[in-house]
Amino acid sequence: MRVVYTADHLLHDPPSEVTGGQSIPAYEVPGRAESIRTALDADGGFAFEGLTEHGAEPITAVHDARLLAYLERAWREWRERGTGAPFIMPDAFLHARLREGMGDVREPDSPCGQAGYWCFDTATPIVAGTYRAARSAVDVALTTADLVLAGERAAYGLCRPPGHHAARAMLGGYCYFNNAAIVAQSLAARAREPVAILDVDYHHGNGTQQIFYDRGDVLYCSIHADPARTYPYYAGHADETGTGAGAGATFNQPMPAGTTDEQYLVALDRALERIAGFGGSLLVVSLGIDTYGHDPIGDFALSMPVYHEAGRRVAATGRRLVVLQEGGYFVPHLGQNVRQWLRGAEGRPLDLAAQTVMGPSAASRAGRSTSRRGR
Ligand code: OKP
Ligand code: ZN
Repeated sequence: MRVVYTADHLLHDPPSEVTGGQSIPAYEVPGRAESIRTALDADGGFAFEGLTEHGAEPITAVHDARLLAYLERAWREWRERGTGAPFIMPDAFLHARLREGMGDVREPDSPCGQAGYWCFDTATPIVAGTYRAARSAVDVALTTADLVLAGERAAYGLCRPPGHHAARAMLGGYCYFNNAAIVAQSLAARAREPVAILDVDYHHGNGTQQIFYDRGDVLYCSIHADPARTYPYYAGHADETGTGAGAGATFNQPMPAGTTDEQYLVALDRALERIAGFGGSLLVVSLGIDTYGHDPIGDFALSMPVYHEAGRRVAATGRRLVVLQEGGYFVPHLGQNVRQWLRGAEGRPLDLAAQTVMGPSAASRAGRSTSRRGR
């Protein structure tokens, strides 16, 4: 399978995030993408290529042009006019209820005010290289889509930073531009056919859902942790099914803590059934691996082999696949999990032998979770 990768992601390396009132080391780190690159490279069955630039137009086709303009200038202004803080993070948010009954407010002039105007959480720092990395992640995604439009059955874009939390006019959740939504929009326009999105990240893709919520030509299906207990908290409930022309074109399956391989595959089959009933030949996959049993921020119990089976079932839809990386934070196994998914999608067998490269303790943990499930 062809894989699109750029080293530009290394430019986005924020030291920390604020989660649950605590300042902690960032989870969304460059080592994630390097874990994936290393595992796919060692496999020998993946051909790497660089990105081609696609410009700003595909971005502003789904995002507010002012969000793009903000990200382009934010670091420069923060450095020139800010306090010298090592990254941009809001200290106040433009919450809808703050201005209830008072109409819209204009974008503030101060760097902190702008940060809270454009960002919805405290987990999405902006550093010097963030804009370049985020623009390149979009180009990685669009280059992957180009490969599929040119005839590949499936291609994989190693996007970092991820994208599915970024809404039309908001960044957040480690996401700056919505790579998958930009690709889905571009595919719908270029192929002139409906496009389905399958989001299997542990977190609900609130941004992707919002961007297409009123669209009947883009189906959004997501399997994720119930927002009643998990970030992003305010979207992803089963009764969110779309509006207007998009009524029925959003399909959410919130899942309980401890979700097993078996429960997960039942939900996956439901999503694939929905996709089979929707027109078009293209499927964009938001591939998050934070559903893994060892993930530090997820609470599902998935094992490594189930990613292979998931990839196999998704490919069995017969659709052309544009697979884009989202989350996944257990770095030691991240690359192997992605590799198994992609091998499954290509019809190549599960290969757990390569786990030995991760060291004996990691391999035995993976082996235990495998045998526990009787595979
Ligand atoms: C990005 B992606 C949990 C806080 C969560 C942000 C998570 C963003 C996940 N206590 N903070 O969907 O993997
Ligand atoms: Zn996630």
